[in-house]
Amino acid sequence: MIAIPESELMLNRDGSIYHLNLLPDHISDTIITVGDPARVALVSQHFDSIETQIHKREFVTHVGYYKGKRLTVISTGMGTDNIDILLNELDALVNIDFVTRTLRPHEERITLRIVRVGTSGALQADIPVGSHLVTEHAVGLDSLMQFYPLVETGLEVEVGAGVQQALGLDYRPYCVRGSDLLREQLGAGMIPGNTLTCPGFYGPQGRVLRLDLRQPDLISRFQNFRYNSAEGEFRLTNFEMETAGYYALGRMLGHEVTSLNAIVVNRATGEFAPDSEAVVNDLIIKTLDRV
Ligand code: R1P
Repeated sequence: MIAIPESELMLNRDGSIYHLNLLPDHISDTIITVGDPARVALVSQHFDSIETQIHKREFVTHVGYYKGKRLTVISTGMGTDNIDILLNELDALVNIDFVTRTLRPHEERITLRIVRVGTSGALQADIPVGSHLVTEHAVGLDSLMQFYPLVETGLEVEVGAGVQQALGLDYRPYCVRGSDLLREQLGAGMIPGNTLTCPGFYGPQGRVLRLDLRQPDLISRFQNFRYNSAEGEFRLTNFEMETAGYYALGRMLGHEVTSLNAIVVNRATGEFAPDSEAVVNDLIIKTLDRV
């Protein structure tokens, strides 16, 4: 097998992976990810013990034990471009031999369990601020999948094409269903939803401060999108900035991924949760107890 060149698998002098700054031994198979670096300590404060704390750029990592289970919590910053780095480097840590720089054989490969614990805005009036939502399908408006051969199901292709038409886009957004296993394990009692991943917070989520939008009715186009299939009616329930990237890369690399969303704002009713921190903290505790 040909070794992966130093320019592709970039390692630091101590042998750690370039951006995450981690060595293969550092991480556990179950990983909780958060956008905000300050949220890492909000998760690890519940650990019985912390064995490793490492950071580089927006990637802050704490590894420790929660009720006897070894867990890793990592911050990612915002956007699917960071998720490209996160998923590729996490996968490399477990599935590439850093000494020989070769992919481990199939029977030795590890399936990571990756759980995003993030904030999100509701698109529909019936999804209250303060609720927790688990993402079934994610639809990516970002360009990450222009660069990977993601294989989508017939339904996913049709949903993506429908969103393209509804928004009048020049490209077809990608659509990916996350891990059913993890969603069932972690999302019990949460609102099941379909999450739109946007490549920005203001214009791409229909917010106007000073700049006008190319499509002034963008939010209602998101809200009114429907796709009917044998599985029932598909609508977009909420939006954020990472989930579709996680689901697509997770599928291609063979990892189980789910996205749990603390709904802190509702764009249909105009509400912003006064206690958004409590909504996030409750989601953290729920996640730790179920993971
Ligand atoms: C925007 O405020 C950020 O919050 C959401 C979005 O996806 C974006 O990253 O998630 P996090 O709270 O996990 O960062």
